[in-house]
Amino acid sequence: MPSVHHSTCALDCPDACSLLVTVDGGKASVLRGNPAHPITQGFLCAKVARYLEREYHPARLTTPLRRRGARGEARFEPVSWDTALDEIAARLQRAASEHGPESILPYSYGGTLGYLQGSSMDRRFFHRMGASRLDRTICATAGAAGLMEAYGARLGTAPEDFVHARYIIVWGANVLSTNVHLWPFIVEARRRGARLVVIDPITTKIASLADWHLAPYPGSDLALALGLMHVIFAEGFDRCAGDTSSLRARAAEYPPETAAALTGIPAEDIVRLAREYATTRPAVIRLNYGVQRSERGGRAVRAISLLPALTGSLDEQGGGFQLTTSGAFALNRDALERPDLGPPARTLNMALLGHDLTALHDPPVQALVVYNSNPAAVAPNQTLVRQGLARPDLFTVVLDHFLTDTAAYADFVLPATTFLEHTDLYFAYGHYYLQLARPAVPAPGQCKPNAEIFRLLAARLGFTEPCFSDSDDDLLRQALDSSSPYLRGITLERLEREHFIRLNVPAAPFAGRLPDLDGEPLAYTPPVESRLGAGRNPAYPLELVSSKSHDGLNSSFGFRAEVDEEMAVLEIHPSDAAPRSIADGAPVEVFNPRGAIRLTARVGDSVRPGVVRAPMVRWPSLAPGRSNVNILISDRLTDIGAGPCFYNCLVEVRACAAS
Ligand SMILES: Nc1nc2c(c(=O)[nH]1)N[C@H]1C(S)=C(S)[C@@H](COP(=O)(O)OP(=O)(O)OC[C@H]3O[C@@H](n4cnc5c(=O)[nH]c(N)nc54)[C@H](O)[C@@H]3O)O[C@H]1N2
Ligand SMILES: Nc1nc2c(c(=O)[nH]1)N[C@H]1C(S)=C(S)[C@@H](COP(=O)(O)OP(=O)(O)OC[C@H]3O[C@@H](n4cnc5c(=O)[nH]c(N)nc54)[C@H](O)[C@@H]3O)O[C@H]1N2
Ligand code: SF4
Ligand SMILES: [Mo]
Repeated sequence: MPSVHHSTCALDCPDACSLLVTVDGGKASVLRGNPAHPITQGFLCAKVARYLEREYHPARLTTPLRRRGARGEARFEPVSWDTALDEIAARLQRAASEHGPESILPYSYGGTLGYLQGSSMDRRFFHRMGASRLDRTICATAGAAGLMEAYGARLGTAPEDFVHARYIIVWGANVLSTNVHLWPFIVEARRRGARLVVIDPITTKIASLADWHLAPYPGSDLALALGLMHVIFAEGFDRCAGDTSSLRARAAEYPPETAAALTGIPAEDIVRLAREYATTRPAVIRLNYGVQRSERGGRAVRAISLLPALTGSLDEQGGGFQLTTSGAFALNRDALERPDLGPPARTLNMALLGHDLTALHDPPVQALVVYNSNPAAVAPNQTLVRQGLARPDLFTVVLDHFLTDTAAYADFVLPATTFLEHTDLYFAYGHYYLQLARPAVPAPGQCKPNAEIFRLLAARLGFTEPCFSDSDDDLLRQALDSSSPYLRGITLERLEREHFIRLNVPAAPFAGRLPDLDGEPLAYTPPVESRLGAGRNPAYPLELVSSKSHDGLNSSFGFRAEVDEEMAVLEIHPSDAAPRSIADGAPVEVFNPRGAIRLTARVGDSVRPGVVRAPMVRWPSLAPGRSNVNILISDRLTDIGAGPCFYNCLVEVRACAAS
């Protein structure tokens, strides 16, 4: 008899869907969106609707592997867990005794958004070792820093409240690909009369369905926000209770004509947008992370987040903005991660992995443990990252489901369980439901959960603190033991029964709050690698945006032929294609001084002239030249938050022979 199990999608996505898994004879046969979940509403995205193909893929890792070939060659032999763990423990110990524990670097990111498999035993283990700490900047820290500067908290308008909006600005958010469960709320708001405006250099699916699409130059949003503020102040729409004089002075430097020159958006459109936004209320802004992957991205988020405070929309249900909701999940991270277990240690920036692996001496990184991430595919400055991973004296361990490009460099590869196979507790960054999921199916072969792997390693290293024997449920209870009012009344027992529980976050979570209105830090200069920037070079005139693909999720589905095909494309405007003799469907080379990749041209008006787009990120091992778009991306950092500037990248494109 088939049974139905509750689960949660663990992928790095704002929606954190509630799933129903039909299991028949120990095997999952159907995966559906839970109709009872107010955000999931019974449907899944195209990627995860087909997740069972990934779950049962023949290339899934099912046994520990030890490297036999050269680094990067991906030749391995199966070994037992005992052999793998003994040797890993010995090698970590050796690195610590020869070079100091800071020569060990954990590297993890968003493979799963679960607390247990993402930030529990692993953190305890590395803290206890005294390993270098990792600043997890690769996605969201610039925007988070912008919000912290403005409001001191990472909260936002709940998706449910979008139905109350009368004006919706989707600003650097690819909603129909990356946040599809917000769409029904936008549809309902429009049914009730709301207007939808999209601000994105690319004509995304949602941009093509909007009432109005504005396409700024990549990285110019801060100038646009200042232009809007200029009109809001000049035309008397400012309703803010605080002292706005500093902001007013800054905005005065960006009249619509100036903002137009900096953003490529006509001055009359800036004026119209400001008027409509300020006078149609409630007005909500859905920012996702597109704006902040840019050199001025942190401050751009800060400025955009101030707009509703100026107009008064911040205080209204259905007003305000949402970049993220994650700050409300105030679980007891210290209890879970135990930063107190070890000595203070240096912190290395994950966005600078190439540098971290090749340029540090005091001590050098001698051992790298990668889990929930695939830096050989996703990190900027791919050439340097590869150089680092290829170092003969670097000992590398990778925990994953597949033999990724990163795993190909490892000394040991350990097979990990998926979210259908282990217990975890999930936050969300696009809604306010906390969710618990238990295993729905058995793990194949010898796969183990990350938390269990680090428990076993801790035992091998002789860490006798009782916290290394904590069970999964012990960990969950410790995490839930929080004094935050948002979590009041939420227990493991309730989660077990209800599967998802809404945090106690009020509508309009920033209502009544006065943000930091200092205009001083908001001066705009164009990103170095942009058409107006100091690094512009006639040899590389095109601005490349490598934003999220529709059917992939970062590199996690890169092995799928259809996904690779989607990401093998370069979108280019006819006016840029024609002078380069590039025809639709023709092979092209995209290059800059950092490297070159080959893609297939898609000529059309999905991009504006001077901008090209390549959806991120292919598996390098499947691409011609064995590199993906990140070979073109610099490791320059954002203004605040020390994040990567993935979406500021100058390139040239030429037609080339078919590969
Ligand atoms: N299908 C799919 N879903 C995903 C992912 C995926 O890979 N595929 N990845 C997940 C992850 S890790 C994340 S962080 C989220 C991200 O979700 P989003 O932030 O929505 O995705 P991005 O593609 O990073 O950027 C959003 C939009 O910003 C635009 N953009 C780029 N530069 C600029 C700019 O300078 N100004 C403005 N206004 N817009 C700009 C891009 O063209 C893009 O359409 O999505 C998650 N969901
Ligand atoms: N050019 C360009 N580069 C980008 C971006 C961009 O927009 N453009 N976006 C950036 C952003 S926003 C992000 S978040 C990063 C994403 O970077 P990553 O977080 O590295 O994302 P993925 O590439 O999906 O890799 C996640 C890996 O974790 C594995 N995994 C999943 N679950 C588990 C588990 O339970 N245990 C273990 N051990 N492994 C697991 C998956 O199989 C996969 O190989 O990429 C960044 N890189
Ligand atoms: S929309 Fe996001 S959370 Fe929902 S199933 Fe797809 S990837 Fe998972
Ligand atoms: Mo991300």
